[in-house]
Amino acid sequence: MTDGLRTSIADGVATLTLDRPAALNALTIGVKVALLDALRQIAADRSVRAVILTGAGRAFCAGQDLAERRLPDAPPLDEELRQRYEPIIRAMVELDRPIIAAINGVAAGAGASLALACDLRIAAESARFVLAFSRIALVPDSGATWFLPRIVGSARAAELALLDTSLDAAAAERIGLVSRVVPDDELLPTATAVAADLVGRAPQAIAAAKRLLREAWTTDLEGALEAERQAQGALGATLDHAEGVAAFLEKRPPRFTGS
Ligand code: T3D
Repeated sequence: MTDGLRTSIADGVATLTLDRPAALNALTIGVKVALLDALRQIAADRSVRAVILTGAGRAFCAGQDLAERRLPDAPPLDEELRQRYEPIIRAMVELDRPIIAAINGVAAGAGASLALACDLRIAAESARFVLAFSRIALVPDSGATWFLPRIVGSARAAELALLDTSLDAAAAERIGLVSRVVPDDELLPTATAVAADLVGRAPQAIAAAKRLLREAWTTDLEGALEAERQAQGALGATLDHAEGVAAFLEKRPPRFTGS
């Protein structure tokens, strides 16, 4: 436990729990520092094959802690974004293992941005999304203007960003903002099962798929075909590929080693 963030690692899965429930897990400088530090430690720990990001209590994350923002020594917003929010978003996207957002309650402001930066989003029935930026006269940040139209399309993104529409979990699933909605008490078991599934897969292939899916957002078809070909060339030479093919032909589960 470090300053509003709990980290646990078990069976190849790191679970990061934002843990300031009284403030709906709003992000203080301490939480942001701890989150970036945890992501960097995970990046260096090859035993971790999947990450779950979730929140304690009734919220996923209410974004920037607005009480801290009013302190006299609060840094200017652009400086805070540069120093603390953007490195977190980059660390999430660049991590060569998948991150699952287990969205247990409201995700607002930069809390929604954190969910958007994850590779998979699973919501509890009581989850909801609200960008909340425009009601405090700000623009969506921490990557939200980049992720949102790519995930839900520009029309939905404009509704969410300009009108600050609040989405419940069912609506979020309808527009593709989350891929599954489960009863509240099944959220962590479901996220853990999805993470365990990922842990059993070939890590190099999962890392390459994560990277290619992200790169596809900024490349053309020729670029995507080329990137796929290069990745496939490298993956085709791995022992894990040989093991996957052998396991299929021998009608047994594969045992991937990451080599
Ligand atoms: O550095 C920078 O500022 C740049 C980066 C900016 C990134 C951002 O994230 S800007 C957006 C910041 N977030 C918000 O504006 C959201 C503020 N919160 C809300 O709009 C609502 O709380 C929610 C829609 C998230 C949930 O509403 P509700 O009715 O379920 O809960 P509530 O009663 O409003 O909140 C419960 C408690 O959490 C309450 O404290 P209290 O009265 O019980 O002592 C409330 O003050 C606290 N809380 C909620 N959000 C924040 C917060 N405290 C500090 N900061 C918050 N963001």
